[in-house]
Amino acid sequence: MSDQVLSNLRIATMVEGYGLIDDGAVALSNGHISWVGPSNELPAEFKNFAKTSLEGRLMTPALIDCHTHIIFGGNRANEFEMRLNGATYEELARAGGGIISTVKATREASQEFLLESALPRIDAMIAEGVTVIEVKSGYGLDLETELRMLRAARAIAQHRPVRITTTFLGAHAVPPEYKNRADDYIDQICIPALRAADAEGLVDAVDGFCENIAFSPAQIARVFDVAKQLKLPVKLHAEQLSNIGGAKLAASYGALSADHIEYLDEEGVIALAKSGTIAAILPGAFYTLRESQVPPIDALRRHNVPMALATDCNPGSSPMTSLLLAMNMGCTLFRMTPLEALKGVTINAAQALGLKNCGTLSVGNRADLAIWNIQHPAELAYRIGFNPLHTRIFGGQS
Ligand code: DI6
Ligand code: FE
Repeated sequence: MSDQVLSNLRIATMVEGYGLIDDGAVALSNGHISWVGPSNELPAEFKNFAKTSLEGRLMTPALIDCHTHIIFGGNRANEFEMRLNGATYEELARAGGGIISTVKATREASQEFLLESALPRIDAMIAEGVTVIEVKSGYGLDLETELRMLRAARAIAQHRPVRITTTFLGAHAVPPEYKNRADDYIDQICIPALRAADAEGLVDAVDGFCENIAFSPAQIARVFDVAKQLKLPVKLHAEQLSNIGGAKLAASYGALSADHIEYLDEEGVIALAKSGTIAAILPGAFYTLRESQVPPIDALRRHNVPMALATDCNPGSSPMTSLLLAMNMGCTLFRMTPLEALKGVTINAAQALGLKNCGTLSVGNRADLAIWNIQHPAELAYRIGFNPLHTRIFGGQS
């Protein structure tokens, strides 16, 4: 659809808090927002646009899921069952289960299978008004499979109306063939795969898993040095299960985001504040792993570190495709406010991906919009298992 005006809306622009406009309208042209404001101030130049009344519904920016591992082979329902029979996540990981079992299944999967099996998960996100999804590699851990995952991720946008950003996560786990040789894995596989993926235009950002069961800060730093050479932004899984200084390392590289951060201390929070790094909060993994350590939300607030919220959609620690549920969990489990939750999946999620033209309803931004059958934006985080989406608009198209 081309030029149009949507009116009779309650609009949460997400510019300064909710940025609520009670009787609002937006004008869209060429897939972008050309005007937004109170209906009675609509400029004359938009009055001949096709006009649709939304009958008092709420409009927000479309949602952004800034952290997923949505491409993978197999699933881990069996490990879910084992955990419920007493095994811990770390024990499963050390016994070749966990991430490594998904690596085996992913290596066996074709690019077509990886794409096709991800599409139902993508569709679940789209049905909740999501228009941007970050997708990580990291279940290949060899050059060919890492590239195949990223190609499958890129292909999603040819099959669905959604914008995909790709993140190279070669430093996710040490594969069995490099057991106890993490440094060799970084030099011989991870870094060459990063260079190859970048040469193919498959990488928008570089990530790592900085944890005792994965990679040390020094090992991650070697990957980040290559990212820097390639002019790629970085982000990091940090302080999820323990505090080994991942967030501080990420901050020293000017990372876009530090993700999970349940075990982050105040010093780490200050480091994020100084570097302008977003704190990406992932309550789905906390919930699934029945963690008890909550991320330092108060300290993040005190030091003005913007918080993003994401599903962390993956087959092990967060088999979740609902960003609305992530919002609810962020509020109920971590005491985030409904406003913080909505900022976390709009304006701050855009920043966690380094995207400048989405996440708020502002003139010049992409016309990525969600229209909801609700009255107030707090209802998005308040409900559990209820999807009030009325219409999703992607680049001006519904
Ligand atoms: N942290 C996580 O929560 C996911 N990856 C990571 O580094 C878990 C991935 C998995 O268990 O498959
Ligand atoms: Fe993750």
